[in-house]
Amino acid sequence: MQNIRVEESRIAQPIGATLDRFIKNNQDHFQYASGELSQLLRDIALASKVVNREVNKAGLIDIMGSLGSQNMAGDSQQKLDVLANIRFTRALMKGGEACALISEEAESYVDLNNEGRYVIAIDPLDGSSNIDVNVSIGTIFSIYRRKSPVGKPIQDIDILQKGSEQVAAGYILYGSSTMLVYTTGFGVNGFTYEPSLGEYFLSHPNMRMPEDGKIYSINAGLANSFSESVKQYVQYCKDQKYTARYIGSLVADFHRNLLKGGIYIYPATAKDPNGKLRLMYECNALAFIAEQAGGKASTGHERVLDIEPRNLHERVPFYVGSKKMVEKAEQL
Ligand code: FBP
Repeated sequence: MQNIRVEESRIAQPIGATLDRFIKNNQDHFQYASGELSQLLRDIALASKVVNREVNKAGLIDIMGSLGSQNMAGDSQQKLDVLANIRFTRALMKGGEACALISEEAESYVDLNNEGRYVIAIDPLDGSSNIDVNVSIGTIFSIYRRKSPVGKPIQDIDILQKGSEQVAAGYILYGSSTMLVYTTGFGVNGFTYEPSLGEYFLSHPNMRMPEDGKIYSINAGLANSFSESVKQYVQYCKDQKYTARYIGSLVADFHRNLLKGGIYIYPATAKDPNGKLRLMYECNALAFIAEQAGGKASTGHERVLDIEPRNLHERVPFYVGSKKMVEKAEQL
């Protein structure tokens, strides 16, 4: 029997570390390392596995379509929106590490009534208008440390924190494969979900966003209501023979640009003078990841992570992607 050096054997393709092991191995990076943030990331990962299962069989069970209700932004709530919100809220409640939850699906924050030290902002299912047409969708999350003493009532200082105060952020992409990508301020790592093992495995270590790119993502259908500077930038992209790619699902468009280089823009428009996307649970997390991967995130005028939030559901214009491309868009 030929001795095979197990660790070098190519017969059994080596797979990456599990998310659990990676979190454990990298826990000491984190200044408040006491296992709570690690447990919180695990709770979010667990809920995402349940949501992934529901999303994957959406066509087979009565979970497609609208619930007939609207969220506080007036968007029609998809059944899966509400389901995902329930799954993440339950997982965070049971986990006990989060004391408050800000969600796109809830008007005010949810007080989770526990001794948790963290505040979560989440878009449980982003791009939900794509669910029924089987296009990739995502979950976006931001994690902050509470500022008021544990055990005391939650205060605005706990809830309305700048993006630069995030201690962790990430997204789950429910696409051709399901991936969880996150940062705790020490680089960005991506994990691919292996459903038959029920585990996330490290597949994209230390992700870096190319400094420049040739892909631009913007809803050209809104061009008539773009400002002159946005029209100029779109024309510049065309003159440069860049490729236009717009899935209309933020997490999917962001993820592609993170891997290949590119820029995603949801600008201010006549209809949405502050843009469409929400600062607290869509933009801050992706801005943190973009910066940690060497990219940039701006409103066109200021760094997204420096914005002092005024309310839970405020919208901001969003320019995110390769550093040189965002800088060019800002210049114009
Ligand atoms: P939801 O959070 O309500 O899904 O809205 C966000 C979003 O769907 C993003 O995922 C996407 O990039 C954008 O809105 C698409 O908006 P539009 O259809 O106006 O281009």
